[in-house]
Amino acid sequence: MDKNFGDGVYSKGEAYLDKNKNGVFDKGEVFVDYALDGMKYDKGEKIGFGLTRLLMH
Ligand SMILES: [Ca+2]
Ligand SMILES: [Ca+2]
Repeated sequence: MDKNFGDGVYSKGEAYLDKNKNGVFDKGEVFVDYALDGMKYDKGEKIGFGLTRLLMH
């Protein structure tokens, strides 16, 4: 298992393409498998969100 390519399965928080538009990830839908050693992405994502909202005000 290569740490640079995530765990090979969809994990909560990973970006995905909601093909059938049901709001959740389904098997077969395309997703971005974040690297396992990049667990900080959660933090960064929230910070990014905050910054985006801040900029919109
Ligand atoms: Ca994953
Ligand atoms: Ca879906």
